[in-house]
Amino acid sequence: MELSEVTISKAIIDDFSKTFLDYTEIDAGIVGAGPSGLVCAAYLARSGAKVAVFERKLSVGGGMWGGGMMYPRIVVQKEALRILDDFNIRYREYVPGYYLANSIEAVGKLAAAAVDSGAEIFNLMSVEDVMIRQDDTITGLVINWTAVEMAGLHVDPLSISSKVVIDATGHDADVCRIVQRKVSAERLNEGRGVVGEKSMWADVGEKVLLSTTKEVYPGLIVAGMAANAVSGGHRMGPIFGGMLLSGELAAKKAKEYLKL
Ligand code: 48F
Repeated sequence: MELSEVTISKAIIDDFSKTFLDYTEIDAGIVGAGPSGLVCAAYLARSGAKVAVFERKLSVGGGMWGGGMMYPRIVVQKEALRILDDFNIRYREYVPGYYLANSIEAVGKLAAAAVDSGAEIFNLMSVEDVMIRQDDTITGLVINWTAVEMAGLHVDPLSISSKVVIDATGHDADVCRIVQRKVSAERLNEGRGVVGEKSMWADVGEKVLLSTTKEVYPGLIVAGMAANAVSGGHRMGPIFGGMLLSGELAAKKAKEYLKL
């Protein structure tokens, strides 16, 4: 059989256009495909929610790929090992209480878990705004191709309706900053707005992450490093147990919000 370039092109355009169209109305829109976003996507999709992850970059995985200073290893604490087990990510005990995993294996398996659970990942798309309706609830995301953003092209975005939004954008807490800019700091994070992350302190940063992972505006849940950035928690470097647990907790809170 002679391969037809046009058939290859049709297959790609046809399938992606249909999927994209289908995902213009979703239950949960997760912004950022770092570790917290991928874990959140996997658990939320497992519970039957229609989940889309919008990722600005070509690759998923956020800051996990690079491990610590480009040494592709991550450290995970005991409390989060059950999540590594759940996604079949291998690890070994380094010294008591510190477990080592390969960051490349971890990203690959988290991404596979999210997709296998039924979440749809849209890479190369940036969230540049949100939709907020009468009762001040977030009702959707405004997206554009990252290439448009990078080239500074004057191209209008498209909008996605989403019953709940999860900001998993990492250190920038992009979605929360958008809400702060477009609404006001007083309405966000119990009147505190985006406080900004504190300097490196792994122990405290990791521990506080489960209290900073929460709904910070009606319809907006914050997860991962973005959660600490919003509430003034410490950064923690290449220890990832908190990111995984935060993603899991964000999924639980989103499920409650969606009444699933
Ligand atoms: O930064 P990132 O990995 O976030 P995370 O899940 O994990 C943080 C850790 O990697 C590390 C750490 C652990 O100690 O501190 O930093 O909290 O992933 C965030 C993803 O969001 C994407 C970004 O490209 C990255 O892949 N992102 C950021 N802003 C946007 C976005 C946006 N406006 N639209 C779409 N994607």
